[in-house]
Amino acid sequence: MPKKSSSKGTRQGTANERKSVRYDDQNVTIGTGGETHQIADGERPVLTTQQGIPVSDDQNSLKIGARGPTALEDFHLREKLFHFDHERIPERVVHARGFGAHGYFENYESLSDITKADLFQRAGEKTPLFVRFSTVAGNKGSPDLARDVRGFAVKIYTKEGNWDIVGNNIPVFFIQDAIKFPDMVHAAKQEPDRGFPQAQTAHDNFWDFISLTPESMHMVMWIMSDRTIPRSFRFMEGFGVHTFRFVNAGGKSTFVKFHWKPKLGLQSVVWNEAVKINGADPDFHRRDLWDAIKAGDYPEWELGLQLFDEDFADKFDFDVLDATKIIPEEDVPVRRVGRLVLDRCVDNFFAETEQVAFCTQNIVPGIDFTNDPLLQGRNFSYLDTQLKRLGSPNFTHIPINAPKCPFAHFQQDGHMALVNPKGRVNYEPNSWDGEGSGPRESPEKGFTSFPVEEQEAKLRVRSETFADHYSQARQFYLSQTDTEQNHIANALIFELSKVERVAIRARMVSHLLNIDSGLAKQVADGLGLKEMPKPADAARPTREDLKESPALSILLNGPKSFKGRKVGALVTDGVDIKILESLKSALKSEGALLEIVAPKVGGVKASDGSWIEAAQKIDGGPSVLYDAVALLPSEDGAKMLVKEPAARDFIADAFAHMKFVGYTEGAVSVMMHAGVPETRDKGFIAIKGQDDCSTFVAACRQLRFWDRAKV
Ligand code: HDE
Repeated sequence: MPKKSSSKGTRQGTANERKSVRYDDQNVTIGTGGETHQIADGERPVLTTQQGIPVSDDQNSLKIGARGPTALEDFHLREKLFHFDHERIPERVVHARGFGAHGYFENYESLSDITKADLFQRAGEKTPLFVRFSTVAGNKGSPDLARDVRGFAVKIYTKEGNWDIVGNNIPVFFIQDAIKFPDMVHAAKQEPDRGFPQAQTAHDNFWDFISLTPESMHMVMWIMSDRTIPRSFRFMEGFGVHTFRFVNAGGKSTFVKFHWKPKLGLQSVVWNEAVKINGADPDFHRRDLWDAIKAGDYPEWELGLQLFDEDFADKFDFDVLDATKIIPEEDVPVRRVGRLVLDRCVDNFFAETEQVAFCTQNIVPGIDFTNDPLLQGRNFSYLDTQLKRLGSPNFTHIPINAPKCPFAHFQQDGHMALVNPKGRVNYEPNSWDGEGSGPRESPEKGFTSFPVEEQEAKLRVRSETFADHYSQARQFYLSQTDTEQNHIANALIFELSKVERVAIRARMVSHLLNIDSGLAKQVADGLGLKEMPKPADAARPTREDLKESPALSILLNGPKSFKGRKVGALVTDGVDIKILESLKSALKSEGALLEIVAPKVGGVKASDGSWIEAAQKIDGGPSVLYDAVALLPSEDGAKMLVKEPAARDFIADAFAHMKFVGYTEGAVSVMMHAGVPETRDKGFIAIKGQDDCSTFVAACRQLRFWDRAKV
């Protein structure tokens, strides 16, 4: 029998935790306090609608009788759903997945001899900035450890306006001309009919496009290297990619390439680890940055400049306007002129990280563009995409995008105009006097373009000076250590093995033949190609005389200490407290962290009866999340771990990923069950007493025991 509708009912599900938001002129203030602050009932603000109307019940909608229809009149319900339905804005077409933080740039020295840019004038001056790191191909919810280029976009709020260096963690790009960008991105992202694969270039469309685009070959070497699987945003380089100009007060121009050099050295993970991290912690990179900043361990990069003049540009083997080329650091050294420090997490992800709008056009007096055809296309594209994404030309009114210096103009109105001029005048020139008459242009202070002389025929062509596609690809490959060269070959084999059409695989190998025949052979073998293809037709033969550039290797530029890294300690009841304490203090003096992994997250009882809390239960804290591991179970605890698959995987993975392993005697039986050979290599460090902890931490500075892979 259906129940009869009645007006009887109770006010169910009323929450006693209430928070509210107050609009104070243009500043939004969150009304109630944090998690630990106790608020007396009388003090707690009343929940309201967006119009400020107090809400009596936020748990139940307005109904005709307790079981009857919902009334359309329920303006609170309708407003709440309306707002929720509009919470999303279009995600970025590329670089959708990102993570940002605030910080500052500090100048080491005055650069007034080379640029009049205000932020570079005074040694020691700090300028606020915001950085957003990102992956390129994946959607907003894709995992952090996708094999992909990382965006490294910096917005510097200078006293003469916002300067954006919208760079990547790789100094070259796939294409030379902006007109190819939509094709390149279409090919890299999900295939349009099926909507997959997500955040992966390991599919036919990508490699089809690439294998038909020889100019991408240098970039292919970089993306197949470990640069695309960084261990942390903190341990990767950044690059402005294009050649820009500095202009000094005397009007003299110097070409410049921008570099960001991480203070903690370079570090990447291995591919098998990346695949597993994506499952264990898809937010690995964002969590890492968030945790480091919250712990006061502020990541730093140094700004490096490669400075050169027209003479060098004319003599250089390649075109400085070609974004598929680098200038080796050995040819033009990188001059370190300041540091970027990230010292504050965002308060709100959407307001800051999602709404930040970078634009290569945002440039300040003293800095200028060059004719790099990729840069020229970008200068148009970014403003256009912001309008689509943020929905109004007033996106500069959003605090994260607004300049922090005074600004004044006559642009007005439009959607969501938050900063509105007062007074009668909204044009210039005007003949009004005094306050309401508005700003005026300033030939002295205003931005002026460097007066390059241009006079040539209008043509749809690519410069002949852009035609060498293989020489620097070869130089990059040969500059890598053996281990890194192997990783490049394995990455190519992995990606091309996911490509269904054999012709595409073969076409890629035909390009590799122009880079290095050994690499081509290794990849062809790995793919099981029946026949070696002919080398691809090359517009220019590959040069074999380019010197190796050690600056291009990650392993040759690793950290000198274990600072900023993390050890996962697998413990059980009965863990030797003295060893645990010494390991903790050895890591602390190194500037590294220890995280306890235990059978239960509640923790374990140590040898002295004290209670040790765990950060992770074993299956939630696999060894892929750590830079090195310490196996510290008691003899009894080890008997239990032997039966635990997650514990065996913890050890087997650390072994397979060439990590340093510190172990106490109790761990030996579990290691054997995890497949670690009885004769252990030098990456295994026995911890018998407290002193061995420092030996273990010292070994960890090498990050990986690569020799294990050679066995
Ligand atoms: Fe971008 N790129 N890009 N790009 N790019 C965007 O702007 C574009 C290129 C880079 O964290 C978009 O706001 C074109 C090179 C970063 O918000 C879009 C071309 C480099 C970010 C766009 C390029 C980059 C973007 C998408 C070829 C390295 C993320 C959303 C001419 C130097 C910024 C957005 C952030 C984002 C266009 C090539 C770096 C569509 C047309 C080369 C780090 O405007």
